[in-house]
Amino acid sequence: MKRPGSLITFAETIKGIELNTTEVKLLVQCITESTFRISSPGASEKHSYSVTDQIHLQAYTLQDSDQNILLSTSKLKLLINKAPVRFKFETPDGTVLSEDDHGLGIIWDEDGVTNYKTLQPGERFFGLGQKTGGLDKAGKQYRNWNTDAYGYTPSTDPLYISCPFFIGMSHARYYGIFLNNHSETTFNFGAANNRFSFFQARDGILDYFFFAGLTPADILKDYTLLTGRMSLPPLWSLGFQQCRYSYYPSEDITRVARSFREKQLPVDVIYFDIHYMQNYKVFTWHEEHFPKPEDTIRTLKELNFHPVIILDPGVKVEEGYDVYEEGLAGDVFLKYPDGVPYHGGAWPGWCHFPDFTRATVREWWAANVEKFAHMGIEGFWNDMNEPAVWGHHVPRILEFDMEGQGGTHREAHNIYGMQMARATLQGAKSGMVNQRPFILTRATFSGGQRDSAVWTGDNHANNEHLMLGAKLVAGMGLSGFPFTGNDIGGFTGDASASLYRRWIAQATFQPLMRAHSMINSKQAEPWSFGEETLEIVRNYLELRYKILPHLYSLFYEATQNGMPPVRSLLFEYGNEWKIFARSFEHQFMLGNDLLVCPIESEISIAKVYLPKGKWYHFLNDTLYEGGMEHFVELQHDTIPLFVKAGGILPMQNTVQHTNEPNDGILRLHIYFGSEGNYSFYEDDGVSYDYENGKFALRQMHLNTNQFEIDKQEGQFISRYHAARLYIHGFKASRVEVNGNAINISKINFRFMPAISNFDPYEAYPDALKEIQDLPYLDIEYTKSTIKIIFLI
Ligand code: MIG
Repeated sequence: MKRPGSLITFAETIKGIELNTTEVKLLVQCITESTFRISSPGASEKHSYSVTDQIHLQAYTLQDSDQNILLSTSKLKLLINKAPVRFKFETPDGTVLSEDDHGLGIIWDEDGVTNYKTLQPGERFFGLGQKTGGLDKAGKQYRNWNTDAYGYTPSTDPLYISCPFFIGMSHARYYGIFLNNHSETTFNFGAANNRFSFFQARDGILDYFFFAGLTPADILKDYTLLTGRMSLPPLWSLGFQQCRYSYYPSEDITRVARSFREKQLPVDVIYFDIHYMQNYKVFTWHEEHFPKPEDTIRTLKELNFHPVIILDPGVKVEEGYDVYEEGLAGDVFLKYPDGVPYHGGAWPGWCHFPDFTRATVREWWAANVEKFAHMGIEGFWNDMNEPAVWGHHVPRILEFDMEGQGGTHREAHNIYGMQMARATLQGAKSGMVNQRPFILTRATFSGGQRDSAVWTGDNHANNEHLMLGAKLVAGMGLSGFPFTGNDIGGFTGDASASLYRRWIAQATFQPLMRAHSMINSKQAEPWSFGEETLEIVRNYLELRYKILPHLYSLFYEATQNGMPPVRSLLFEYGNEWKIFARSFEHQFMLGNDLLVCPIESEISIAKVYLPKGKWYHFLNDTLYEGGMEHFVELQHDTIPLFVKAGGILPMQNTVQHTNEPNDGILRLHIYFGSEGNYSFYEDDGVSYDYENGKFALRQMHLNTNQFEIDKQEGQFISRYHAARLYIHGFKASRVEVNGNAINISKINFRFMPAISNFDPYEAYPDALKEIQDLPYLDIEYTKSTIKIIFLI
C-alpha cells in the first residue's frame, strides 16, 4: 500500500505544480478558472481518448503557509494540506465542495488507486452516464466495464456504456469529477458506509478533473469543453425511426416502408438488422434476401426513407471472404501476446476483431463503410461493440495499439465501441459528400458523444423499463450524451397496446425516437396493435414532426454548450427535494420549458410534481400552481405535459418526413409569464454548410406583456415567411406589432387531433381536449426585428 505522505517539496513548472511527497509524486494543474486536474506522474502524457483539446494551463494565485498551499481562481479554491497531502475543493466563499478523507486520502493497493472523499452532509450524486438506480445515486456503488447486458433490469450494473463523470451536490453547491481513465473503474457514492465516497481505477493511474460551477449546466459546459460536443445530426435522424430484428427479405422491408406511407404515419428511418448480411459477414449483402441492394435502397429512398444498416465488429474467419483476407493482409486484427490472432465467437461464427485503437485500422474500416455510403446508406448502427462475444470474456491479455502507446484489453475494453463508432463516422463522412451521416452505437465511453448517438440496449417490454428508460436518457444527458433513446415498446417481450402507446408518447419527447423489437417477438409496427392504437400513434408522430423545430434548436444548443435536449429536473430545480422522490424522479424537461411525465401503462390518473412557478397543461391550457403535487386525469394513454409560464415553443405544421417542406409558417406558442428566452435555430438540416455561416439563429424573449424576436444571425434563408403566434394565458385584448396595432384572432385549437375512426367525442367526451378559442395573431417573420406589445 502506498499513499501520499507529507509534502517534502513542491515546484511550479511549465507542467503545473509538482508535489513531491514522502511516498508519491503528484501533479496539480489549473485548467480553467473552474477546473483543476490532479494526476499521478506520467498520466498527463498518456493519450486520452476522451480529452479532445490540448490542455492549456490557467493562471491562479498561490499562497503558501505552514499547513497548506492554497490555489485560487475567481471561481474555485484548492487547499492542499501538507502533512499528510490531502486535497480540499471550496467555492470562493469557502463552502466545501469536496475533500479527501483525512485518514484515507488517496491509496494505491491491489485494487489500483482509490481516492476517498469525505461524505458531506446530505451530499447527492448524479449522472455517471448510463447507470441504473435513482436520479440521486447516493448510497450506490457502480462499476465501469462496458457490458452486453442482455436481460438487464432496473438494478443491473454495469450496462453497455461507461462514463466516469458525475456531478455532485454538497451544501447546495455543485461540482463535477471526471476520472480520466478508461480502464475498469469503480465509483462509490457512500454505498455500505457512512464515511466516504470514492473513485477507483484498477490500473493504478490517478487522473481526475474537478469542476466547479454555480449550476449543473456550468459543469456540463466545462466537462464538454474538455471531452467534446457533438456536431449537428442530420434532421432526418430526429424523425421517427422504425427498426426490427430483422426486416428481410427485400420485399419485407419495402412493404413495411410502404405501409407507413399508406397509413400516413410520419417517419424518416428504417433499419437493416443482421439478416441483410450473407452469413452475418460484415460488409456483405445476403445473396437471396437482398439480391439487388442498390434497388432496395433506391426504393426506400423514393419512399423518403433513410436506410440505416447494422455493423458488428467481428469479422468472420473464412478463406476467400474479402474483408477477412484484406484484414489479415493489412494486419488489422487483435492478437495475443504471441502474435496469434484472437478468435472470438459471434453471429458469423469464429471471428477476428479489428483493433480500432490504431489509426490505420480505423482507416481500413472507414474505407469499407465508405463503400456502403456510396451505395446510398446514410446511417450506420454499431452493435456488439463492448465488445460482446459468446461467453462474454474477451481475454484480457489481447494486445492493442492504443495510438502507438501499446496496451492490453484491460485498458482498451471500455473505449473499443467508441473507437469503432469513430472509425464508422470517419468512413461515412468521407463517403457522403457534404452530407451528415447518422451513427448509432451501443457501447461507447466519455467523449463518445462527439461521434454518435446511443441507445440503451436490449430493454424489455414492461413498465419498469419504460420508466427506467426515461431515467437513463436524462442521466446520460447529465453526463454529456445528448442524442439518446430507448427501444420503443421494449426490445424483448411483447408490449401491450397500452404500454406501446405510453412508450410512443414518452419517446415523442426524447432525442432518439426509435421503435425496435426482437426476432420472434410479436410484430410491433404502429399498426400491429389495433386501429385505435394506430390513430393514437399517428397523433404522436404528427406531434413529433410538429416539434422538430424545437428539437433541432435544442440540438444546436448541445453543439454549443453541451446541454442535452432532454434535461433532468436537476438542471433548474435542484433545490426542490421532491424532484428526487421515487415517484417523480422520472420526470424530465425537453428544453427549458416543456415538462414531460412518463406514466406506466393502464394508469388513467397520474400523480405529478410541478416545480415552483406556474405551469400550463400542454393539451388544454389549464393553469397549475407549481411547488406541489397534482393529480392529472389521462385519457387514451396520454401522458402529462406541462409548459412553464414564460415558455416559448416553436413548431411547424406536421409533415410526413423531413424531405417534405413545411408550409412556411412558424407556429410560435408563447405562455404568459415574467421571463422566457429561446434560441431558435435553423439550417438546411443535411449538410455542413452551417459551419460556414449558413444558419439562421434568432433570439426570442418573452417578458410579461412584451415578446421580441431579435435580428437573425447567420446567412441561411429561413424556411418561414410568417409566424403564427399562439398566445396562451394572455389577458390582452389588443396588440402592437412593431408599433402597429393589429387584431387578435381566435381559433379552436388542438395540439393533437381527435381519434377519427373512433369519434372520441362520442366514445370519450374528454379525449384529447381541444383548447377552446385559443387567441393567435399572424405576423411577418421576415421583419428584421419584431417587437410585440400586448395591451389590456
Ligand atoms: O445478439 O443484431 O442490442 O438491438 O437487434 C443480439 C441483433 C445482437 C443486439 C442489439 C439489438 C439487435 C440484435 N443485437
